[in-house]
Amino acid sequence: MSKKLLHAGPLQHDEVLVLLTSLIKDQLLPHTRDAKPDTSQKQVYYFSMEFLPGRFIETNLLNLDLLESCKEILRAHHYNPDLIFQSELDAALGNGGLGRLASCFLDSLAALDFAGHGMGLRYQYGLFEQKISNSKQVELPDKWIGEDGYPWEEIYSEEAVTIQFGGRLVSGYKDNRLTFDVIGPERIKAIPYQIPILGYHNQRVNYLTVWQAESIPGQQPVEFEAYAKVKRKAEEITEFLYPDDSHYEGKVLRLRQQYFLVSAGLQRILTSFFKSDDHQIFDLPDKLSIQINDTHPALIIPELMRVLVDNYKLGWEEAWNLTTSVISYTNHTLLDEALEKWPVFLVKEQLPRIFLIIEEINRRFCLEVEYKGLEDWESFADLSIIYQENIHMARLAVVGSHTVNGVAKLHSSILKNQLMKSFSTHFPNRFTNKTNGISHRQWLMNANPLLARFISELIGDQWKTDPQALKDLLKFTNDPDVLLQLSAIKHANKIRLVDKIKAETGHDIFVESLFDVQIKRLHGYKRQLLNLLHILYLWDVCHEKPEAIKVPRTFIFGAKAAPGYLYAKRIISLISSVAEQINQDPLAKGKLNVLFLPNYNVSQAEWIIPAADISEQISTASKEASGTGNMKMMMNGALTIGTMDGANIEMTELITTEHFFEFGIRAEEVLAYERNGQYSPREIYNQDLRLQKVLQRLVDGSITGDTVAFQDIYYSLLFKGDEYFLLKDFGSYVNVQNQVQNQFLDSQTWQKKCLINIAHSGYFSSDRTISEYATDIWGLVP
Ligand code: 9GP
Repeated sequence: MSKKLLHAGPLQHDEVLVLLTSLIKDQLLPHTRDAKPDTSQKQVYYFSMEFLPGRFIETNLLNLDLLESCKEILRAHHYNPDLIFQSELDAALGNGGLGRLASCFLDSLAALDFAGHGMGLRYQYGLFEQKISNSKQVELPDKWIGEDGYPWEEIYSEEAVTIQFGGRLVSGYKDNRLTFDVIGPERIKAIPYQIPILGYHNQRVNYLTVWQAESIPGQQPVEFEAYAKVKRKAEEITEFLYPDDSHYEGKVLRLRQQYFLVSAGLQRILTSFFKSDDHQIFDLPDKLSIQINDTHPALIIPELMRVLVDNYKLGWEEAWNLTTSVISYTNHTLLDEALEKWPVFLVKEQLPRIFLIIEEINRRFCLEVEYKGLEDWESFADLSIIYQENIHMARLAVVGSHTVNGVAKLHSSILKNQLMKSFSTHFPNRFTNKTNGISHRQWLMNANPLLARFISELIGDQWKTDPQALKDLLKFTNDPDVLLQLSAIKHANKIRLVDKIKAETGHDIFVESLFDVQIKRLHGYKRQLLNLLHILYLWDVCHEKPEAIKVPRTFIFGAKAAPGYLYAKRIISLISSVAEQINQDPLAKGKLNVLFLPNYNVSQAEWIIPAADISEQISTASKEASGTGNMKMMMNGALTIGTMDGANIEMTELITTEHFFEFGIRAEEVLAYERNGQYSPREIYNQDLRLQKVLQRLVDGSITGDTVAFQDIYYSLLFKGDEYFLLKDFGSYVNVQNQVQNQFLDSQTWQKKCLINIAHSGYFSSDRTISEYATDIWGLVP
């Protein structure tokens, strides 16, 4: 136990937390440290460059069935459990949806009693801490690991492995085989840290292993400066999380991070595999599955080939069959900017043997395609893994996997039928869909205890282990008492949020107002700017026809922009500046309130989501692969205003469009415009007076007093093509927002819609998603 606790007087919040954490750990970890892995079950390894677990204390207590009793004990000792839980560090080893999905998946794997583990990196600095200063985003380092380390992890130094980069490749011939040796590689130590992931009431303990890079002692040159350089070069591999989820820069460091993860992870998996005496290399596909989360870990394909061919001396075909039987790939985006390509020269220099293997994979694949009779030679431009001196990682991932899935129906269908059409023609059975999900334990049971308790009072506890049983709530859609109580719960959650915001920012919020929430990464396609244009429109209404604002609204934004994504940062400035003006405008008082909450993260989301009335899911159709914030807010009884994009479509299939505020052009139209280049924002502008007024605000000085301050945004919409079709959708967005306010006035009908949303949200539990992966991709027996 930490020495810090040895003092007189009552314990501080963080000290109680330390105590609780060590109690949980002491119960679990001694038994597992030296335990042989249970290999009776097939093992699944989820490789991801990002995990975004947030805080663990409540999740772990809930899973151990100790949460309620623990809260009671704390209260009996005059502690506020919320304050204690909040003193835990929020581990932010991810950027957004992709990393959070990975954490929900680990939660579900354990809850469903599968042996499913995560493999990631132990970045010293997680996603940056965001401050807003003079309406601008400022990024501060997020040193998430405390002085005493991270309380949930356990270091396994004795199980460190070595990773090799660079060196000179020398081929030879021995025992009738070609051999490859790398002379003089740079060698780096990878140290595993394990974080336990507990199953829900089932005693399962899985692990998230995160790797840290260190230089290897004894290898360094003697001179101090050279020594420091080598040390630094090794350690920088796990220093920073790339603060970017869709703009990938061709950074050497990122490539090194990716290879470091897959090489370390694979060594650990194989060591564990061979701990079982009866395991043979050919048993790999029966005993384990590897899922790669986006293309970031796709180097595991050539790495596994290297290990099988060079170390285990398998023939190419044998090795290839094993590799492709073990690995499967999830695609999370169609955005070209996020589809990774690595320059050939870089991979050759950093990973010479891996490059050779990728070349061979590509050579064989192209021959196979040609042999099948591909007449259209131009298609090689779409198919070749190596093309124009770049390695296309998504192509490598598709060729080297047995299954490729998208994350919502529309996304999977565009992936299969458009973006990767040549591949799906060649591999007709490889492409599939697995619509994303969220952990209902984390996002309903933990984040919204009032609602969770109420649901159990109405329909019992079955939904906790079978979330689709939430449908039983449909019995109550016409029960006025139930609807009233639902509204009271929302109100209580709104008060909780209002108090927290007041305490943290000093900002007053009118709790009776409609809470209109958009919380997600800041990106052009997510269209926070469209939301803002509507706010500017409402601002005009406050001045010109105030009686038209029948429902006061509080707009809540939370978003981080990648530090290098300047346009996204400009949007943050705009939102903050507009918020400042509106919030001090007497004519908008009591009608409009705009908040940009700094440093949006998982813990903040847990407060905001239960309090949301409206969930903004307004991406340009076809661009948001799935979205998961949409599911979280639906499960917490918010109504969605959204486009027919990502998982929104499946939401409307479940609840019907009557209980969803739909607007905007459809994916086909967007894709058609992108093909034919005939979209003219100017034409729309000329025809819409409301839009003209709103856009004028950007350049008439009414926001900051400066007419040029937001000219760039104005130009991007009117003269630079409006890439994300904001002007096209503005009219229908404003109209449907008007329906929102009219319907909000009828509280009972509104609550009925909320209840219908909650009742159908069980489909979006990640338990459903993981069951589908398990049966269809990993071949697991539940
Ligand atoms: O943009 C997608 C988001 O729509 C999806 O919900 C999430 C999880 O599947 O992945 C995001 N993609 C990325 O972060 C980058 O590929």
